[in-house]
Amino acid sequence: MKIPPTHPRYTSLMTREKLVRAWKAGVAVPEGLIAHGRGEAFDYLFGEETSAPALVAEKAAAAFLVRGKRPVISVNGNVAALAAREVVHLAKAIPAKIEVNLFHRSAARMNRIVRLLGTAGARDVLGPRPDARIPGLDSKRALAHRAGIHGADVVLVPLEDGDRAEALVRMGKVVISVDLNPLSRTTMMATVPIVDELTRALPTVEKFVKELRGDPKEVERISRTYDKAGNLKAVYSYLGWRLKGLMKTQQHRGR
Ligand code: PTJ
Repeated sequence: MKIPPTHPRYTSLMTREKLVRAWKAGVAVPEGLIAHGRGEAFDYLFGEETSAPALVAEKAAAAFLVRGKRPVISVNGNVAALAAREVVHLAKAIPAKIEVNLFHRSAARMNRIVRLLGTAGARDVLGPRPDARIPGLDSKRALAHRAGIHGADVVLVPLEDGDRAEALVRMGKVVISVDLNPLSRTTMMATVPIVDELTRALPTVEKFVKELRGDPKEVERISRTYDKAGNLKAVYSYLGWRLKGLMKTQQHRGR
């Protein structure tokens, strides 16, 4: 479908088209389209902008990634479809390994996603030949690489499901999530939940990584003082403020 660039929702419609094409190409799953719709709904409430509390979480995430000894970025179908380049740039900046981990896993889909990441510039992407399992998970999400997610100390998991986020935390890892749903189990379970849109969040984390790489004192300070509960409280309070503002606008219009 050709979307006119003058359409007021052009960017959002183009993103949807990207995902639909990725579904047709066997990269994203239909469930991924549903997940995207949920994300979009939350992004409306956030005004489709990165909130101040999300920025704080993104800086903390960068500090934990820079500090990590074995950081890994986990990629699924939606992430590959929407942000392959952003993932590769961030992985190079940290530097971190990339591992494809799929809920709806098949060998063909795994290979397509690895190829797509390769086209975006990634080398040595893990995922196709797992040699370990994440304890406590029955789904194919449990399959992992010892040299990747299984052995990682810090894992960035964009658009994750809550079960795996919880299982990774149980393994003692620092889990950084990117999920627009401020109430999801993933957001609740992660060590550093980023409540922001994927394609805004990843380049912002990359920018902070580049800032913090040469400043170990600041990295230590941020990772020591980051307060997850306080940050999530600020996210909810930001949402409340946005909704109150919208109510006021409507009251004025009603007069
Ligand atoms: O590729 P697979 O087989 O691994 O499957 C991937 C999906 C996304 C289908 C799978 O991980 C899944 O079912 O995820 P959930 O449990 O639906 O969670 C996805 C979360 O991501 C939801 O809470 C959405 O609000 C959120 N989300 C969706 N799109 C975005 C987003 N968050 C940030 N940015 C987005 N673009």
